[in-house]
Amino acid sequence: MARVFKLEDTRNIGIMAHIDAGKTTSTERILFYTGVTYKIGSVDEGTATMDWMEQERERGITITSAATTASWDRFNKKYRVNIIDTPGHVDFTVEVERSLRVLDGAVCVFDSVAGVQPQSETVWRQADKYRVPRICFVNKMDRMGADFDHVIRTIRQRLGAHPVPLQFPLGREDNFIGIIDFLEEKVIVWLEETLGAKFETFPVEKLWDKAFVDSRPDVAGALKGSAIDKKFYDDHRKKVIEYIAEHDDEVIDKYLNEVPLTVEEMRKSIRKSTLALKIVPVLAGSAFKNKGIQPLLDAVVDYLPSPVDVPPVEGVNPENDESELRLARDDQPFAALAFKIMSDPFVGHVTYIRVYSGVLKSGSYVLNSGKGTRERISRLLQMHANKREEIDEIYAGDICACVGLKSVNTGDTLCDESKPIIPWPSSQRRKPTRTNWVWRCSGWRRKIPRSAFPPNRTPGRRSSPAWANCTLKLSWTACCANITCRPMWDAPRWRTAKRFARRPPRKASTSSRPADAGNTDIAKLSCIRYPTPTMRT
Ligand SMILES: Nc1nc2c(ncn2[C@@H]2O[C@H](COP(=O)(O)OP(=O)(O)OP(=O)(O)O)[C@@H](O)[C@H]2O)c(=O)[nH]1
Ligand SMILES: [Mg+2]
Repeated sequence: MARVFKLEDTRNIGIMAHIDAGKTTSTERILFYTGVTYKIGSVDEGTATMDWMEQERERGITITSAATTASWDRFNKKYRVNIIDTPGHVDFTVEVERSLRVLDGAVCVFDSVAGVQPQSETVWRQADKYRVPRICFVNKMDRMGADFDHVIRTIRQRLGAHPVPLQFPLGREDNFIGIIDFLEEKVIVWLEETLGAKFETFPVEKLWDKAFVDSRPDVAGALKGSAIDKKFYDDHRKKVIEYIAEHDDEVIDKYLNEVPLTVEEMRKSIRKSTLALKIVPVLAGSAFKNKGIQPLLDAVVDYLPSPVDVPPVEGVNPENDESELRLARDDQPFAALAFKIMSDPFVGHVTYIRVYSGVLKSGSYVLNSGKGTRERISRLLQMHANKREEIDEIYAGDICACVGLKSVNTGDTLCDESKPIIPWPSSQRRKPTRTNWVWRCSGWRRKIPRSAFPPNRTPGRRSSPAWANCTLKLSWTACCANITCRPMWDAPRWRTAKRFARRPPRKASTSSRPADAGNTDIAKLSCIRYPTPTMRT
């Protein structure tokens, strides 16, 4: 089957933020408005599609990042949007980090009352590290104490970013009914009875027309609530245009000569500056009250990069140690990164991959270039949270899940057997040794990304056991829920130095260290022995 969406019409985005900012609620609305779901899922009622794990539904929080796919119409053209909803809790930061590694763009959600919160700062820095262009969504504009300007200020002060508000909320708290679009100079008011699926638009001039405002009590209340008048609007719009022009040499001359910029020019300029990480467009809304999601999707298409807008992956050919590039194109040799492994009670281990170049067909063989092992892709799945749709092939720039991979770990590179490439650290090139007990039992250790264990090579320095125990426990809980066996023991614990020292030294030939045993912390972890799990009755 040929490719349905062009590479330029694909967006791989992550939704990231502090805990409870409304990431999952926003994603649920996206799924509803794009027609993926016919009913809006609710985090509070435990019916969210993206929070599918039992523990997530019980607690109302996201634990593991979930991927889904939607399509969105923009200017009569269909775009494919692959979305990863990430967790906001600090204990699951590694989930965000490994998702960011494979994403092209991100939407940062902020609580309109709290502004930038500690975890939003952490994920922002992670996105900086991977140079991921972002847009911001100021959510919860319906909450008591909502303050759009405060959020903009905190983005500027705490994150050191250059936020450009492309909208201004029309009303706040109970009066929040829609937004004013600075670029198109229009007002969007959502119709509550349609659950936000429909909205009315009118030119911003109408807001200064007394007869119109008198005939619309909702608009009058909103204007009063957010204290907007013509002067306020004109000043704000001028500043926004000045800010856009300031960051783009191509339009600055035009702006300085007082030639008005067209909407198309402004959009192009915002896209350019966003991709160059110079500015972050800011939008407003309330996911819970079904407002502001459609313009957010438009902004994802307009301002976030497609796979062809990000630099190609660079790596080394292990056969001749020469540097090679893999362009985001279907006619290039296949190269992908495994970024997440999940246990599924029906299909076993499912490995999420991001394809950077080439095409992968179900039933084909690939090379795990870090380990030198050959792997068969028995099935390819398009994931919608925990729902699977079988597909025959996957193209460059897409995200999917594979079944049948045996020795692939989080962070491994998969590539064409005849054109191997190793894009990530050379430590991956070590030959695998005998797999250990824990590994064979349930594969739970494979799900913990390497970044969860910071290297501890400095003599006399060790990672915090409390921190490590926390990560292990969470991963263990999630794993036990998926492998349908009830553990007869507590979550594994980090070995203390003393207990470890008591163990007799192992013979080198019978070592059970995993392939990535260069990390001493992981090596210690693999020495823990566990009783055999009993099957749940
Ligand atoms: N008032 C109001 N509440 C909201 C809004 N969006 C989300 N909420 C509520 O905020 C709470 C958290 O929402 P989630 O969508 O789970 O937040 P999250 O960012 O996914 O949280 P984690 O994944 O656990 O980090 C829920 O009770 C939502 O109903 C909003 O726009 N307005
Ligand atoms: Mg969530």
